[in-house]
Amino acid sequence: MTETNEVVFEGEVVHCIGCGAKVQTTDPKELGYTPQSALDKGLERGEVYCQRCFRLRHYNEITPVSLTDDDFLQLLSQIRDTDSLIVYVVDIFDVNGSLIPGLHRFVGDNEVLLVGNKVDILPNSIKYNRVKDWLRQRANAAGIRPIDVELVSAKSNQHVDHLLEQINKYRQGKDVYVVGVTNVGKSTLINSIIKQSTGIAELITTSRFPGTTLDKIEIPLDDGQKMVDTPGIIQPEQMAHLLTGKELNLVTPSKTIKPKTYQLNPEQTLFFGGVGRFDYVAGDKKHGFTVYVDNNLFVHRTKLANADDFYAKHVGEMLTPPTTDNAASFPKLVRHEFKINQKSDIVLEGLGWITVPAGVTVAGYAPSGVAVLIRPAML
Ligand SMILES: Nc1nc2c(ncn2[C@@H]2O[C@H](COP(=O)(O)OP(=O)(O)OP(=O)(O)O)[C@@H](O)[C@H]2O)c(=O)[nH]1
Ligand SMILES: [Mg+2]
Repeated sequence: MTETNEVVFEGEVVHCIGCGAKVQTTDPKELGYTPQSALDKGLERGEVYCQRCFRLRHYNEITPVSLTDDDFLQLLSQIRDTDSLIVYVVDIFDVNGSLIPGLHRFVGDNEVLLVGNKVDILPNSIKYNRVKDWLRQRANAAGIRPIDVELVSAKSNQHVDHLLEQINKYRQGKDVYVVGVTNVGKSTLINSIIKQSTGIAELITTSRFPGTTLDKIEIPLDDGQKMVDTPGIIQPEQMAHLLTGKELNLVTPSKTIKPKTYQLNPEQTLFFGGVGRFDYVAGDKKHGFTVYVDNNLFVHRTKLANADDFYAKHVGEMLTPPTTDNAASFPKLVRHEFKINQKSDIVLEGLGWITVPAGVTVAGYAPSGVAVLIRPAML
């Protein structure tokens, strides 16, 4: 977009308060498009939302626009040059998918406070300190050295007040940048903070679609400093990109997960709809395998020997998502085998995980391109 398209009001370039994009009234296909009448009304109210945000907020409809990698890197490199506290948000349900390799390169010498969001999804029985330690270890293994770790639920407002205290303690009068990959809940978290301090609800646009926030959004803090929301890095290999909005709803937990333990004999298979699969390949005896996926995702147990045929026959029908329409073009499930020597989680990224005991051989499957990995058990 050319600079001449910018809208200037009272000496300042106007940005959409929902997604951060610079507002323009000329090109409906570009970021920040706002019909003139909506712009006029918005300026009167002191809050302009672009057309894309309007549709997302009122109809849950996404208008595809995207940032280029260049825009993105430019934004991040600005953070390196600031003197600020970095609040790095990860999705506790998809920790691996939330890790940003080389985070410290992007944020320079600034201190990083690590926040595991969406704890409302984890079973109520979790021990906070154990999960915090576990999260810190996962971060350290990825070369990230946070000054502290917090667990919150931005959506259901759990521990957000404590996080705010910690932010104020660590920022020491500096600005705060909230960073993280797309969809981890950065904007939801900032909304929750805004709601606590001003009573204004859902100021920033949030959605289940990746790539909601498009530019920096600066929120003033009491002491004249600011808290800045940023667009999340989009990882092309996320499960979210293979599924339609409806299908995504069927695999993304929005409520507390009820873990289910399956007593499996060797050579038994579990299907997770048609998007994931787990085989108990070999072991000495029957064992319990605990599954952490969306409560509504259909889990089907079958014999390993028949599993390939079963999948070919039922994908898109009984094994859904993918839906019938999407099944033909859905990527093949790829197999990853693991020999387990300590209690571990087999993670099907974006879908959940299966906790497996030591001493067995198992295999996890996810659509081609989506990661399957092993980690020390979280719970
Ligand atoms: N269960 C649960 N869902 C959450 C929580 N926080 C955010 N979400 C959901 O996660 C999705 C993404 O939230 P956003 O706040 O838009 O994520 P973001 O990190 O700002 O994403 P980008 O702007 O694309 O970088 C939405 O569907 C939110 O409702 C939480 O604490 N618990
Ligand atoms: Mg956002």
